Amino acid sequence: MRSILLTGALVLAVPASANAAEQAGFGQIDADNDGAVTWTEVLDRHRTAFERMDKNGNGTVDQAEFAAFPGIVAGGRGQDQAMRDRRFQRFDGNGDGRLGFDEYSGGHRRMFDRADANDDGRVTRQEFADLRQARRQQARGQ
Ligand SMILES: [Ca+2]
Ligand SMILES: [Ca+2]
Ligand SMILES: [Ca+2]
Repeated sequence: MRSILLTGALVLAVPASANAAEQAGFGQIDADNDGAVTWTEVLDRHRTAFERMDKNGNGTVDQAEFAAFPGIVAGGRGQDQAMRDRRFQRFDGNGDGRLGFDEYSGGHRRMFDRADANDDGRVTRQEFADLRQARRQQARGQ
């Protein structure tokens, strides 16, 4: 894991891997450090991630580009290829095998809304932790 993180950091000059996201986690997304993230903060990050994933710069992310980037995208470490594929398919609303930024950000918007348990447009550290916890339980339960 560490080596992936370091490699990513060298290539991108910014820590951008899933591991970095996990480790720095919430604090890194919370740009103004007020203990909650807004969709605007998240969207900013997703745009950066999307542009990085789009290796050939054609404005869409295909499955190979997606799979090559176990980043913030995946929302978690330890995901295998099958899980990433499923996630890709969930994002790919029109099923053309490519993600436009609208599809990509739309998918994350749904996750954001799910995380925002009290619907105030902000995901707090606690809400974020609760969601992760729920996901872990879900993963175990299946
Ligand atoms: Ca591309
Ligand atoms: Ca698509
Ligand atoms: Ca909230």
